[in-house]
Amino acid sequence: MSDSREKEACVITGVAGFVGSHLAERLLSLGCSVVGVDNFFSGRRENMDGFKDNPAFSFYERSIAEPRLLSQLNENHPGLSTCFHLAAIVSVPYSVEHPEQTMDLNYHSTVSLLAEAQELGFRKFVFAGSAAEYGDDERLPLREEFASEKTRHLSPYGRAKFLASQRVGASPIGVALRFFNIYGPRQDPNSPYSGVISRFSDMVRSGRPLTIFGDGQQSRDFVYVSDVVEAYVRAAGLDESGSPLSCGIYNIGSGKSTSILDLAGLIRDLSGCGQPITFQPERAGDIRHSIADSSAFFRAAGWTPSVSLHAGLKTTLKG
Ligand code: UD2
Repeated sequence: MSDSREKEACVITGVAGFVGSHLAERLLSLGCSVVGVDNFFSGRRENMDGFKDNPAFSFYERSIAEPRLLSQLNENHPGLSTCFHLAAIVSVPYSVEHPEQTMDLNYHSTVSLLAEAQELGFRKFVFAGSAAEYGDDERLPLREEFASEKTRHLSPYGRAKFLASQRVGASPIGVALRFFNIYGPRQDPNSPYSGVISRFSDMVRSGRPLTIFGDGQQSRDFVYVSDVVEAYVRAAGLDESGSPLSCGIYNIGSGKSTSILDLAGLIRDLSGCGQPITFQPERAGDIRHSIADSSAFFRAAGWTPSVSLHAGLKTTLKG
């Protein structure tokens, strides 16, 4: 590993979240130091169990809405150089009920953090965007330029993520990664809007029927959490090549489409469970199909997903 990576000092907002905690583990294993921030709005303390005692890790129970947050962290940890900004309101239905709070946190706080990072001389600011930025666009696979001012966003979550990605992608230090459906161990299954794979895994474990909303022919692009973490590492130029990535906005998905019915079948086969599949009414506001064209990130960073759905599901089901 190069010296520069050993010395890289990173901030992760949302470090106690599903993806944030996986990212922290990986950065620490690369020899980076990590300053993690979370206010446990949706993150969970136990997600940090694997690394909370690592001497290269420091944790702050703080909100990203606090003014001058990065400056204060930088006073305690001089030399911070990369910010991975994952903290956000992550629930789409919550965002519909709380549009102003969502705009404040997911957009305005992102813009403030980005400005502060630039002021402090950070090298990179990597932002967690979302497939929700494409609204109900039916031109598939989805390409980065399809999301625009004309997009009909289906939620304040999608709108705020879109506006924030635009600002981040236009900054000289910014990279916005638009993630499709991320899954893997530690994803919280406990709400009706939790990721479908975390819910199906939980249903299998507790012996309940797998519940499909609608006819199950709707499809998604599922990307495994370690591939997502690799995308973050490359976006920050912390991979083997260490080559700096152009700023901008990039899709991160597997490029493969899986129907929810096929997914349920695959999970049943892999787990060997005999649970029935039941059908419930379609979920309001659901999009029908979603699939990413991630070729721009492949060209820019050499990233391709390496974990098949089959392999990723096996690990997730064990978790
Ligand atoms: C994903 C994101 C969401 C937002 C959105 C933008 C996740 C967890 N959520 O929502 O944050 O970015 O994309 O488009 O990544 N389903 C079932 N049974 C269940 C649960 C879900 O049939 O028990 C269906 C659900 O109706 C949907 C599909 O599975 O058609 C995927 O649902 P999801 O909540 O995992 O993800 P999605 O794409 O709605």
